Amino acid sequence: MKNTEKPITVTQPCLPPLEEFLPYLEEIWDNKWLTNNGPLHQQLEQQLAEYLGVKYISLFSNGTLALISALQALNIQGEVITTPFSFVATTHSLWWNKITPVFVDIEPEYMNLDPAKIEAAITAKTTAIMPVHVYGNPCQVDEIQRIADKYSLKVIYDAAHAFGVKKDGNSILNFGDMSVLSFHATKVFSTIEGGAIICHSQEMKHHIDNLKNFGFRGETVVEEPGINAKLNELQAAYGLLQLKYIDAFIAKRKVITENYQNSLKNVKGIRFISDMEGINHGYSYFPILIDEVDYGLSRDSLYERFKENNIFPRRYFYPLISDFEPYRTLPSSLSANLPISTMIAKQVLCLPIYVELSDMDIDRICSFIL
Ligand code: T4K
Repeated sequence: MKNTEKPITVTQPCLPPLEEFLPYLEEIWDNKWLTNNGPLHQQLEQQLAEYLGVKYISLFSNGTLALISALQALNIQGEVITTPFSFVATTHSLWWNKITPVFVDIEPEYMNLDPAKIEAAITAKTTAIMPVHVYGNPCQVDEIQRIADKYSLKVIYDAAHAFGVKKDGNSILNFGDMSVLSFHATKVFSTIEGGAIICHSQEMKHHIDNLKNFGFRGETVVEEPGINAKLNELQAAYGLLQLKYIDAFIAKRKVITENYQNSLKNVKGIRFISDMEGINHGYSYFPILIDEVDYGLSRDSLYERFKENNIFPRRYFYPLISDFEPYRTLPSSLSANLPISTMIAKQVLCLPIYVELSDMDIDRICSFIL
């Protein structure tokens, strides 16, 4: 019999009240400034810098173009060490810059790039490391920086999941040479589509701002082959409104996370990531790991069971990026090189998490696991 209960998807955007959006629309309609570093765009950059605790932020039309542009801004070439356990855009950004990705395995606890395995992958062609704070859990930033300094490598963090994350009170976005955020509709903070680069000098911000505007410096000078990756005023308005609610959003996601943790803590064969000490989390995802032998059911069987019951968790990040067609023939893509990533990709399931997910929804979800 077909399940008629309402579908629960892995995530759902939390839209601000429509009546609060209308005055922004009126403002935009009045001043007829729609894009190209408009007033709302400037406000959003300023407010985000304050909220996140970063100095220089440059908004982008999406996270992927921000990643591509960050690599351009730092003139990264040759080989870049990165993780296969991420959304495919991380590696695509390297490909679009004609950079060879070199996949290094992850560590099993937080599923981030394993610093202990980075040095063995460095060659004369290596110019940078691109780790991902996967699910918003910070990478081992000090250890990664130590290695980068030793070999004079740049570090660009894909921080698409790490909005609002702090380590000992300091934004995680302040580590490395640059960090990149995604503001996609499925993210904790959203501008519908959108993203940003966080950098550490005014000069670099100017450079990035020019890059995303065709490379123009002023009206008549084009200094480099830039791209069009600008965020428009309607999206900036949406972002300004989102920012008014962001603390409440994150607080709600924390409650959902704790509910899941309490419900699932005694289930044999199910593991989840506990909060890290000294970290303010953004609670962007709630991944669980299913040990088929101990749990008695495979991850894929559980996934199918959910789908039959109108619940749609996602297997982020399966398949590994290194298993996708464009990358599978790279020497570093061999599964023997990536044993932990290969194992985790078979076990992981991201449970639904979004602001309007109710306690009843969580009970319904957990009832299919318990
Ligand atoms: N780096 C990392 C580590 C990333 O995770 C991402 C993006 C990027 C870089 C690139 O950033 P962007 O260029 O995207 O800014 C989604 C997102 O599209 C993607 O942004 C995200 N990572 C990735 C992890 O997830 P899909 O293909 O799984 O999305 P989709 O359309 O299947 O949506 C998932 C669920 O969300 C749907 O089942 C229902 C719900 N949904 C989605 C949308 C778009 C809604 O309820 N409303 C909506 O408008 O990739």
